[in-house]
Amino acid sequence: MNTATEANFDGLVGPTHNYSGLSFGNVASLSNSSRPSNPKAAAKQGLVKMKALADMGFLQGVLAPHERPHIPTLRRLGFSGSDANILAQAAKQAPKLLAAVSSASCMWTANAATVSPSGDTSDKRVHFTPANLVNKFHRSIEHETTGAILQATFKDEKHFAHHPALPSVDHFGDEGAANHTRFCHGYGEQGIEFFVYGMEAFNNSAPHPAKFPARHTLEASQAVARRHGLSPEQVVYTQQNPDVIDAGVFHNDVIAVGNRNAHFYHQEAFLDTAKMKQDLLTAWGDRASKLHLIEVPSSEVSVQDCIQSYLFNSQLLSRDDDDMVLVVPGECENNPAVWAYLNSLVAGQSPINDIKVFDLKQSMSNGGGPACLRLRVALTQAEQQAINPSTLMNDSLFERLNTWVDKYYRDELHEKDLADPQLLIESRNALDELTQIMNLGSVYEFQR
Ligand code: SUG
Repeated sequence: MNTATEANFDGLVGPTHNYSGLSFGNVASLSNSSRPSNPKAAAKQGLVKMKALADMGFLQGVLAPHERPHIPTLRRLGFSGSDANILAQAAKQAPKLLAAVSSASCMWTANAATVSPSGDTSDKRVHFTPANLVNKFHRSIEHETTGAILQATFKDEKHFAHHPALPSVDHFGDEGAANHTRFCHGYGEQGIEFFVYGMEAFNNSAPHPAKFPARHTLEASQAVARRHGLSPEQVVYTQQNPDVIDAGVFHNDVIAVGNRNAHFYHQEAFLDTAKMKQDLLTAWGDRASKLHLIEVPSSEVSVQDCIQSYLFNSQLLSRDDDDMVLVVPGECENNPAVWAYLNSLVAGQSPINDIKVFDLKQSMSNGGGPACLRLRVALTQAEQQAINPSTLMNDSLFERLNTWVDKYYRDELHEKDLADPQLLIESRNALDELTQIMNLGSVYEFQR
C-alpha cells in the first residue's frame, strides 16, 4: 500500500514583517513600499491557514522565521560597536540596507529550498537544497539559517540529505520550489520533477526578459537535479515566457501550479507551451492515471488578472484520487474574471472540485500568496515518523503560537521603527522562546 503523503511547511511570519519595496520586478512589493505593516495580523493570518489545512486532514508543518534585523550582516558590511550603535549608524547612513536586513521575507518558504522526495532520488532519501536567492540582497542572506532550520526539522540522515545552497552568483540564481513542481501518480512513487527557469546563464543568445530580472537560471536547476540524483528521463526543464516576467510574474508559481496528475497554468506562462506539454506527456508515459493539463486562456483571465489576484499562487491539494481543492487568496474572490473562471472550473470535468479562500492580505501586499507561504515535502510513512514532531501543526501548537505572537508582536510597524533597538530585543526574545517551543536547538547566531 502506498501511504506517502505531501506535507506543507509554512513560514511563520517574523516580528519585523514590513513593506520596504525591496523586490524590483514584484509589483505588490513596489506598490506598497513604505506603507505601515501589521506583523501581528500577518502572523495570525498565516497561522489560520496552517490550522485550517491541518483540520482538513493535511500534514502541516511550520518553519521558524529568521533573526532580523540581521546584525551579523551589518557587521560584515563594516558597521561596528554595540548592536544599538549599529542600528543607529545603519539607519542614518544606509536606511535601505537596514530595511533589507530587517525583512521578514523568509516567510515565503516556497523560496526556502528545492525538495526532491525519496521516490525520485538515487539514494532514496529526501534531498533539500536551500535556494541562494541571489537576485535580491535581502533574500540572499536567508539560505544559511534556512539550512539550519531544515536540518533541525528533518534531522535523521537515514532519511534526509541536506545540501548547501548553490554558489551565490547570478549564473546559479536559484529561487527554490517557487520554480519547481512535481507530477506523480501517488506521492511515494517515482515522480516527474518539472523545473522552470527564467534565463540561461551561459548562453547569451537565448531569450530573456528585457525589463525585470530573470531570477532563476537553467544552470541552477540542472545543478540541483544532479545533486539530488534525479533520473534525467524524469526531469523536464521549461523556460518561463520572458514577456510575463516583464509584466511582473517574478516566479513561475505566480502563473502555474501543479499537484500529482494535474498541471494548472496560464496560456502565456511558458515560452513554448506545446513543447512543455509534449515533454511532460512523454515523461508521464503510461502511469496509472491520466495527466490533466488545465490551460487557462488569456481570453478568460488576463496575465494582469493573474498578477492582481494571484489565482495561480494557490495550493492545489489532493483530498483523494482525482479530487483536489484549490486554496486561493481573498483577492481571487474580488476579481470578477477570476472568480467567474474558478466557479466554472469547479463545476466542470477537471479534478479540481473545490475552492477555499483565505485572507492573507498582509503577505499579499508584499507579493506572497498561499503558495509562496509553503514548502511542499512529500514523505513516506517512515519519513513522517522521522520529522521533528514539535514543528507539526495541531490544536496545541496553534494555541501556543497564537499566545506567543500576542506576547511579542507589534500591530503596527513603519520603516523608521526598524532602527529601534527595542525591536531587535523583542525579536530575539521571541525567537529564543520559539526555538524552545519548536525544539529547534540554537539555529540563530545570537544564540551561539
Ligand atoms: O521575493 N517579496 C518576496 C515575495 C516572494 C513570493 N514568493 C513566491 N512567489 N514563491 C520576493 O519578491 C518583498 C519585501 C519588501 O518589499 O519589503 C519581498 O521580498
